[in-house]
Amino acid sequence: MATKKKSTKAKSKSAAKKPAKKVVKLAGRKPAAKTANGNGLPRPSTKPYGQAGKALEGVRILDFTHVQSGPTCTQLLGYMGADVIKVERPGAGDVTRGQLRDVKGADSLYFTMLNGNKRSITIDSKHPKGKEILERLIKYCDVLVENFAPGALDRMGLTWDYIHKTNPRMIVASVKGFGPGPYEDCKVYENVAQCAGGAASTTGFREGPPLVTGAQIGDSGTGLHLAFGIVCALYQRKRTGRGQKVLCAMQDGVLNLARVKLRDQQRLTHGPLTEYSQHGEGVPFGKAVPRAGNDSGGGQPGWILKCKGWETDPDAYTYFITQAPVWGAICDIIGKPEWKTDPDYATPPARLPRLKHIFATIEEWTKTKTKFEVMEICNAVDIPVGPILSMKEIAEDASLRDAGTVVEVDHPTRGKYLTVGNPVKMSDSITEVKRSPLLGEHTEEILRLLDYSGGELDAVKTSGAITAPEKGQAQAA
Ligand code: CAO
Repeated sequence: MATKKKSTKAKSKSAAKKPAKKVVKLAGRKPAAKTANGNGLPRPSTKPYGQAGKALEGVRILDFTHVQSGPTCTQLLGYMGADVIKVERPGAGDVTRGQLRDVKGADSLYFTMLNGNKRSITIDSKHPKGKEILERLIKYCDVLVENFAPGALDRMGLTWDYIHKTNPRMIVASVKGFGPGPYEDCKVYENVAQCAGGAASTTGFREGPPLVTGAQIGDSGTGLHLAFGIVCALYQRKRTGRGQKVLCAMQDGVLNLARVKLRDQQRLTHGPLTEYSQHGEGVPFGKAVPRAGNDSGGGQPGWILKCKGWETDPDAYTYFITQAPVWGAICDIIGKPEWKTDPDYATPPARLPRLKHIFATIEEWTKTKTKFEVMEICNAVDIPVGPILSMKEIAEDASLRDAGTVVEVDHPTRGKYLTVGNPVKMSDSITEVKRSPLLGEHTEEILRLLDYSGGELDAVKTSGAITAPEKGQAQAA
């Protein structure tokens, strides 16, 4: 798939669209395409694949998100072709613009890697003129996405009732820390969600404390869930003609990703979890699912093993799965052909109490090979293994670059940086990754789209609704 790798374009395609004349027309759409055979679908496009527009082309997102969870969602929608209009506080913007800064004066990678394929408009949502702009945006857009603290949107006056009355077709999508219940008013960050969603209690080694994982399953994971909800709501709207609320609680998102552990919790009431290495070691189970170190979460035992160079390279390891159908091949490779017929090793149940010893023996072999040699040798005979790749190796991986998964983009103030492209590859919707916008870069362009011009535009510019208070009223964003 020819995903474009390098794009330095500042403006999206939709940004270049001709401004519409009247606000009332802005929410309008092209008439439905002629249908064939009465099935409600247009005739199949005759354009070559990849040239019939993008999946979400024409969908307009009022992006009121900040930090990570919400921006992950809207960036994905942008990758799929939606026009994402990010609303930010004048003068400050998304708090992550300044967090973990590595280049003085430039937007942080925290921000740039989560806000590609978006336009930025600055609006003080509590200013009367700001509220007026937002009203036009609500009429203009299809989906409002937000991840403010509970109640913040209502405090801005943007209640569901108000939004629904202003644009009954609008979908209002939110990330919150918790769903309805005792914690619904709490503010939540990534690791809180990992802990409350059951992931931390089941991550780490049995003897150690709970661990959080580096993958942002609370923030980015919930953003992904929200994107799915939005696309479903857009699909349902085709039938109902109306919008709806879409809520993803981070606790729910994490639990959904940790569902195999809730599976194990229920299995535990019927006996020990035999595939957990603690069972083989004769350590009794408690009342809750324990931390299982590097045990595989499925029915095929696995562990992380040292590879050649482990003494000096912290990432010289491989994940090794002793999948039952390839047990014979494993025995041959590690020089233990007799284990193929030895009743203590020949069957999966016989191996369960000996896993520690088995993996120690396999490790004697993996220590003689690099993690990439292990990959090559084992995959040739279908043994599932995986090298532990460092972020350095991932950043430099040519195939990830070729696939458009790791993408280099150019930025006017920070220069070139790497970002993660669209992890979802589609044959008829090719992602073009664009750099993140500067704060308020598209303010005037979007105001014009909303039918602001002449004296009305000047009035907005001097009102203080789109500029930072300390800069005075004369300076436009
Ligand atoms: N103009 C004017 N005011 C604005 C504004 C704008 N453009 N954008 C935001 N604000 C205001 C909000 O209205 C809010 O004001 P009030 O508290 O007076 O109503 C204020 O900024 C702060 O918003 P917040 O409470 O959402 O931000 P926070 O930094 O205090 O909390 C977070 C951050 C993430 C903990 C909280 O937003 C939250 O719990 N969100 C839901 C869960 C979530 O997404 N967590 C993931 C975080 S990492 O991805």
